[in-house]
Amino acid sequence: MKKTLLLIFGILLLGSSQLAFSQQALSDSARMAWWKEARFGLFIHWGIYSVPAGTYNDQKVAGIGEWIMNKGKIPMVEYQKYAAQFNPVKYNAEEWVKMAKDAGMKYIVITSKHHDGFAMFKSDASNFNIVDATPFKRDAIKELAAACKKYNMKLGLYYSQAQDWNHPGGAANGGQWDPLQKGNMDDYLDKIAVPQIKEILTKYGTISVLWFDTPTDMTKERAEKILPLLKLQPNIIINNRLGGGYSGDLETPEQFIPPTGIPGKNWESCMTMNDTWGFKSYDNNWKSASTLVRNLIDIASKGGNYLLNVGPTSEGLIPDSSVVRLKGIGKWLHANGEAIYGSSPSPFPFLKWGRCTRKGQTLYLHVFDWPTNGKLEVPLENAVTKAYMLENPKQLLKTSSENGHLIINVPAKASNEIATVIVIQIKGEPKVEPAISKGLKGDASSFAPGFESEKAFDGIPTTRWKAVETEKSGWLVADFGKSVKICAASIVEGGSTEKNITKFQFEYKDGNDWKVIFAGKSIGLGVMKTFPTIEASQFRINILEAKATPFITDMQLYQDR
Ligand code: FHN
Repeated sequence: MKKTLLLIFGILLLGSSQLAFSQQALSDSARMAWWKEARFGLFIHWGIYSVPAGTYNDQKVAGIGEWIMNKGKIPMVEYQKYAAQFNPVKYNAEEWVKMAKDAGMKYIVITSKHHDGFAMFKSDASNFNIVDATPFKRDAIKELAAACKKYNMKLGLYYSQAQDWNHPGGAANGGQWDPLQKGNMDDYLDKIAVPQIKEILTKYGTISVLWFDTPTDMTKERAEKILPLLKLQPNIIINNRLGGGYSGDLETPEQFIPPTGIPGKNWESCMTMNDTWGFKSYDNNWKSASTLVRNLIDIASKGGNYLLNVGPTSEGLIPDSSVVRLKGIGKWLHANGEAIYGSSPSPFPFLKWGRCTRKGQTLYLHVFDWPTNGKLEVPLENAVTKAYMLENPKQLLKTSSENGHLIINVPAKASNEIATVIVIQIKGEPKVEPAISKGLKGDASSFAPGFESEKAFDGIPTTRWKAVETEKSGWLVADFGKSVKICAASIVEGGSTEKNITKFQFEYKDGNDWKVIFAGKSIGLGVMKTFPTIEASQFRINILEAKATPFITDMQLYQDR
């Protein structure tokens, strides 16, 4: 009774436009519960950049489609003309939501305003919006919100809070190129970003996620202009890109999957299907549906979510190539979704033939490389009470144990070429083989006190190896003291902002020589590589260049047995 009275009082006090205040704030874990269960969402990058679609003045502009104004150094008045050509009459929000649902996606995050400053909603803060500046005159966000509500789909809004190339004072990565862009960033925040974020958080019902991006020049004080607005949606989830030192609820690796996940954090890998987020008419570098499904499995096996992007056209259509791929993913998930939604990460550090997800004592083995000898070897000691293929649960599979490993007798052919899921029910907690390098002492070119080489092999995410302060290069070696067969390695530098190493090689020792297995220019949240099996006793990361003293949080090597 008391609660009801308070609620009525709250509604009267705040007025109906701020009804969101009346939502009851959940605990952090309850607030994140739907998101953790979801595992798979749709990212939509849609704006007036879909009009030029990658071409300006008959020239193809290099880079991602939604950056055409910045990369092509298009003057503000020129770019703003695209609004008059934006008339996406084929836009059908309900069809988009149904398509996402059929693909097995549980939430949608759409660009309400990208860096070009164009609002895809009716805004009183700026006329540069879809209702006031285009012949279309419809509020795309309003329509999507209604469709999401109708089909019970969670809605998230992307909002570029710092970069804005069409409102004076907005930040511009790489520097401004038009005198009209000059202005005061605090004024921009007060007059554009803050009022617009208030609009999107009050006009469209429940907003489940607010997805900030590129926190260029966002100080703590600037972030604190935005933070109080989050109370308008008390159960909203925000990502880690607001800036000003605020970490938000989610880590957001972009265009990659961290090899060992991000232990202790909620994380979401956002990725494109081709090479652009916003539509580019000539980008045909599409990943296959099989790759996309395997990415989803890989991410789920490491405890993350997959936010997969589409870039609709200026007509309001999601490109056919994306639709076909979404259908393919949906088909796989329709049969195997049990192994993805609500699953927890794999207990195995590495599986040569695929990935694993888990629900308590049920393990889902996602087999990418089907065994040619009819036996799937799983480095697991536990007794198994039941084994079957998820797509054929009635046919039980025989299991046995060999040298402490589980052997599952499987049919000659995989039932699903993308990934066949074998379900096993085990007794007790999974007893799995650790990475062969786990617990090694290792050796290094040098180390700072408290940052010895063994700290990189202990599997503890809070300890690390670090060279002595004066170094900008160095090496860290896994010395097994005997020959071992290695077919994969994972290396983690640190958090998403810790990209210190700029040139490295992963090597093995052959006689007196070090030979390169793979090389790269950045590690950050991690790299994971599989390679043809190499037999040697010493493997190392050779850091050739770094911005500051090199460090490695975790390096593990995986055996081919
Ligand atoms: O600059 C943007 C880019 O256009 C795109 O929106 C991606 C999606 O994560 N975020 C930024 C780059 O990190």
